Amino acid sequence: MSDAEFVVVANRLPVDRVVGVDGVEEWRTSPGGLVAALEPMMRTAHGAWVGWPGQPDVHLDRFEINGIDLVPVALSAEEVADYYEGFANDTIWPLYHDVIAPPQYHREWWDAYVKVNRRFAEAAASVAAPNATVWVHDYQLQLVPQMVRELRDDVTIGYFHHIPFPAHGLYAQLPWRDQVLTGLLGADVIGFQRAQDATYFLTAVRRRLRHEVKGSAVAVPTPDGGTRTALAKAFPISIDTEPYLELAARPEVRARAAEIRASLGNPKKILLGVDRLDYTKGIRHRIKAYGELLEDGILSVEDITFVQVASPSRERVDAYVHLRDEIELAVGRINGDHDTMGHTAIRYLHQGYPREEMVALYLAADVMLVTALRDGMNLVAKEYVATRADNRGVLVLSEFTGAADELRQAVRVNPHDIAGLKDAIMTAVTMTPSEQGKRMRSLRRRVLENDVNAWSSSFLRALAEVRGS
Ligand code: GDG
Repeated sequence: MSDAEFVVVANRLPVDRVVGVDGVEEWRTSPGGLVAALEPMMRTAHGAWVGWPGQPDVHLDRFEINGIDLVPVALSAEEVADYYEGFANDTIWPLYHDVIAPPQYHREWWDAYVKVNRRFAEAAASVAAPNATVWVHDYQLQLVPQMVRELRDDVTIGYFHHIPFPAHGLYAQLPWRDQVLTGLLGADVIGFQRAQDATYFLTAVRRRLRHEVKGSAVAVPTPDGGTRTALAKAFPISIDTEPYLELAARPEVRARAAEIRASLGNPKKILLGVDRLDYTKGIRHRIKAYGELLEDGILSVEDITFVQVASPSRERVDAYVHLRDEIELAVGRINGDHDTMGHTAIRYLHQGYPREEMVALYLAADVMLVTALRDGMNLVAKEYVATRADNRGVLVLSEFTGAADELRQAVRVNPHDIAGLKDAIMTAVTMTPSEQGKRMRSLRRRVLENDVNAWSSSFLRALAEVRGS
């Protein structure tokens, strides 16, 4: 059935398998900004979503859930290890995040990446209606745009890159650097989080492939000897603000925030970090700066508590196993040195929580610490801001996040500079309510205006313009 006017291609389907108490399995949509932004378009334009169900060796037919047409792509256990945990998460992820961890280059991982990308491209090509729009997402699928184009030259192809694109000096390490650029250039519009990412990509295209680049337009050679235009531009992603505003206003969520504060001993200030446990997020740097402030006697556990939610992530990749050990050692040391019977320095939670609980935590926190060493955007920063309807609270934000381009009224920080990070924490902890209000109002204006719907509309508008021309 090739009938979908709008096809989304992403590594994961927007559903999770849940097994009920009776042992019966069912699929439930996983809440997320991307799904929320694309759902209206999926319904009106007869959309389909191509992706992996999230478990190895699960072979499913196309099915529908809550009006979303799902096209599952099966992966074997070996493909999950080589394509997903290997090439995507242990080669591309560290390379594109400024080699914070050393990227691993293995030819068999690359072979699996090519093979799996082809499977996604074939699935997309087989469900797309004539002249459909195909929107490919993220670094796991960089070869899919060109592969779809080779199969279906009638469709319009968009690609959005959720993570950073590295400077050429780093990108050039990739043994398959030319193939990846060619893969991405199969798209008509290639979207990045920051203008800087688009610039790095265009530099790589000029230097490696020698294509002509004018502004954001690349002249891509076509098989007939001519050229076509591919556009590479920034489209900063955002959150679906609606559920955050709604949850933050709910009495039971507000009561839960007060309960969290009380259970921590009603400290004067609560600092909060919320991240997937990932080496890009700067969790260690944040903990070190906070530990030194306690050590220096500038902060005391009687007055302050730091809550760090580190949700489990990529637990089969070595770098993540080591990171967890390092963080837990650091947390244990600091708590051992500074805790009292009634107060804890760091409340560390290696757990995932429902969204209601996340919002209660955002409401309970006086200071939100986002200290990523490199981050495509960082949605946590935007979520915190969205929930602060009383215009109180302070966002400490790393300049190495995409969000820093937009959220200019945050307390900006270079997380590599531990002294600077300590100063930023103290600026946040001691900020007057009127200064907090001034900054938070401006931050909220930005997040509420540029939400995920504005993001998807502007990307799809750019795609439609290319198509029109
Ligand atoms: C990639 C890019 C870019 C986290 N723990 C829990 C939980 N979360 C939610 C947060 C937030 C999301 O996960 C994380 O999004 P981020 O943007 O912060 O980071 P990545 O996961 O690395 O995302 C990033 C993003 O793609 C979008 O383009 O911004 O730069 O790296 O929404 O709230 N949610 C719940 N429980 C948890 O324990 N419910």
